[in-house]
Amino acid sequence: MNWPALEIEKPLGEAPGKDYLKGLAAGEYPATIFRQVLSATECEGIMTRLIERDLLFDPVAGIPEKFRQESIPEGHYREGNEDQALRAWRSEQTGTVGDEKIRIDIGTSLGYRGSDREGFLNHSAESNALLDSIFEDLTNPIEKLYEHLQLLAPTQRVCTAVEPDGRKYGKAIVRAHYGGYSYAPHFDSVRRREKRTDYQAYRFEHQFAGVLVLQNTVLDGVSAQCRIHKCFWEPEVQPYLAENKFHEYAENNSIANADIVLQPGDLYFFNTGCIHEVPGVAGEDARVVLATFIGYSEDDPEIYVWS
Ligand SMILES: O=C(O)CCC(=O)C(=O)O
Ligand SMILES: [Fe+2]
Repeated sequence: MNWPALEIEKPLGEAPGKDYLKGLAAGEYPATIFRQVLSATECEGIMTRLIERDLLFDPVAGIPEKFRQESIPEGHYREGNEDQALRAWRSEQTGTVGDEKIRIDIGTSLGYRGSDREGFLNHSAESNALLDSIFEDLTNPIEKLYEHLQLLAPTQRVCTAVEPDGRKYGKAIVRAHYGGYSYAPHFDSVRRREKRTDYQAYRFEHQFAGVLVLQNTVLDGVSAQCRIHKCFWEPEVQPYLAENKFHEYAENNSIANADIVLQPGDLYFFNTGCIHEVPGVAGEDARVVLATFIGYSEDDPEIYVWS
């Protein structure tokens, strides 16, 4: 049950481009990884900037109240035009334990805000202005992410997702996970999960994620890693996800999986139609990533990126 990720060395070899994303779309490998797109020093510089600007906090001094208020609960998303948030999985935690699991988003999430179209597009414009200003005089991790995606798709144009009237989605999102905040097994799909028929991003056959690690959290030598299962979401899998029983299902069906082991500065792309998870690690630091979703069809001249 070998299903190794594809490590991509730069400069790309003789046969670059199209086939990488085709392979990812087909589930031929769990992920493509670019190592050290940013150096450790560049990642630290970004983390310092985010704390200086009061967009994130240093957990050593406790959780400031403002961040408690802003925290996004585990597994929340909305469907279609509903304002009721749904949960992608049942939470194991209740009460005080869960209170320390904080997730802070810097940016705009389509999954979380997209049910209010006007609100989403306004919020996106504000986030994009903020994101442009945050990285001034630093290496811009968003540009790095887009550039590397473009390397994988030389015949298509990588751009931020945009509606016909020219309004853009959030170009990327910084997500900080404190206190062992985790993602239980789930999939992400504008088409098949959130059913956002009223957005351009709906047109793509495949959805990927591009994630650049800015800071890891480590506990007893173990860091939080994304685990990807060789299993595309299908309606028959849904009951197992909803009941937190996917691991049982995977074992019974001998489904392979891959742990994507990453250091700060590493960038990976994976197919979000495959069931994936990030088991939390309640280390001292937050796990901080720059995250995007990506819409891809083999024959589409464009590849859309959003958050
Ligand atoms: O943080 C990651 O590496 C992936 C997180 C994820 O699965 C998601 O944001 O949907
Ligand atoms: Fe995900």
